[in-house]
Amino acid sequence: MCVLDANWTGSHTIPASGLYPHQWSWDSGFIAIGLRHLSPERAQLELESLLLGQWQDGRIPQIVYDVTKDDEYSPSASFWGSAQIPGAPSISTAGLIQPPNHAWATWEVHCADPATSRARNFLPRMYPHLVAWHEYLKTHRDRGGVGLASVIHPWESGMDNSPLWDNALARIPSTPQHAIQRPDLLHADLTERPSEKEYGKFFWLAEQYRDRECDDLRGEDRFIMEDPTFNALWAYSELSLAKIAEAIDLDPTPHLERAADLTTALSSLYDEELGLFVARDVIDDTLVRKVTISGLVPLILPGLSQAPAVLRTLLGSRFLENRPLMVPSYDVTATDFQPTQYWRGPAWFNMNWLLIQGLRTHGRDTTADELSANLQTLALEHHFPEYVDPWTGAPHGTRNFSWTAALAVDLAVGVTNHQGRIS
Ligand code: 2M8
Repeated sequence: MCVLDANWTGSHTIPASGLYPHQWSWDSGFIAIGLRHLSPERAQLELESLLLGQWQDGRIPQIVYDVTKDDEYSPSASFWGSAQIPGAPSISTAGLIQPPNHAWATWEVHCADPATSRARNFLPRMYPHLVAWHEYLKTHRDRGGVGLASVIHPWESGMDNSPLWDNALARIPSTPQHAIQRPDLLHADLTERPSEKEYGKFFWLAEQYRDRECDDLRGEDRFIMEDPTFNALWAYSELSLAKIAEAIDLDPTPHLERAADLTTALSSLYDEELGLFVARDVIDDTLVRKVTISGLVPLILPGLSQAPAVLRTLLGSRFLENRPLMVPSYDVTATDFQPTQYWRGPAWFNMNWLLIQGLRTHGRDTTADELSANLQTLALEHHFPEYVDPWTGAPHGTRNFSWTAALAVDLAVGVTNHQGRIS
């Protein structure tokens, strides 16, 4: 697969050349899931190299930097100066995090080639790091006290300018201390990227966190949100950790218990009237009653009591009823739905891949098959775009985007080992 080969650096895969020249955390999880079909060993390396950036407190950082490309992306490695921060690794990383899909990816990569995995001692080496990562979420990020992890920056959600963050961001100044560089605009149009004002707020928040040495237990965050996708991935990854534990003769029970606790805790984000999960603003303890794709992703969890209603929402007028080609990132009936603006309407391949897994988990194979076919066609037709207009399929963002290619491969191979089930 040319895209994944071209974006491979020898130790990891960059999301896309130009726009994203470093290693991104949840991108690597999705990339490894596809890469396992092409080269299980490279998929293992992908995850192992990400973990070289793990901090002493267990966090897996949002970005592991390639310092030879420091002026090509902002915020840069020099912005974070992580080497000066106690507990950070010797290589340069961001201080923030991204959604925890890594244990899920680790298990899938192992299953693709158990012999190579065993020969390389892959699972026993990965397990303690993944446990430490999940412990970080529990001990440092349960800001709301209900057992869910909070994100303290929109970048941590992976859905940077989702409408879910608008109200919380309204409280944040858009005037960071340093002038903002926008190398991203050399590779993507401003109309498809977060605005200057949003970037001001993103940088302001990142500076605040960096200036307190990314110490979660010191200082006050001005943005604290519980997000459904982030927590659903954590719960699912606990199920994967249980499988990993079992495979290396350890007790899976704590992971199964935590997955169950997280699934229960997610109920606090469920909005019965809207029929899906929403985000909670932990600072003013309010639910953000907006209908976004993030609120559908808990469908990946088996035994989700709200699944029938969430499936109705997915198939209903706000998402699939009028037959878009892929599931849009935002309610198509919302007055501010924008089919081509980043996380405010376009269809994303990773989110659709997650929903395909969720549909299969809850017995909706026909819809899953249709989405899977459309996802593969659009990926191939348009040179693996970052995202597409859900109605026309027109490509947007960057091209030759790694997770688009990897997840299209995964669906094409059609053997996604979904919690032990070969579909
Ligand atoms: C996008 O986010 C980065 C910041 O992390 C950016 O906009 O510069 C998001 O789509 C995120 O989910 C993704 O991990 C990252 C790299 O592909 O790009």
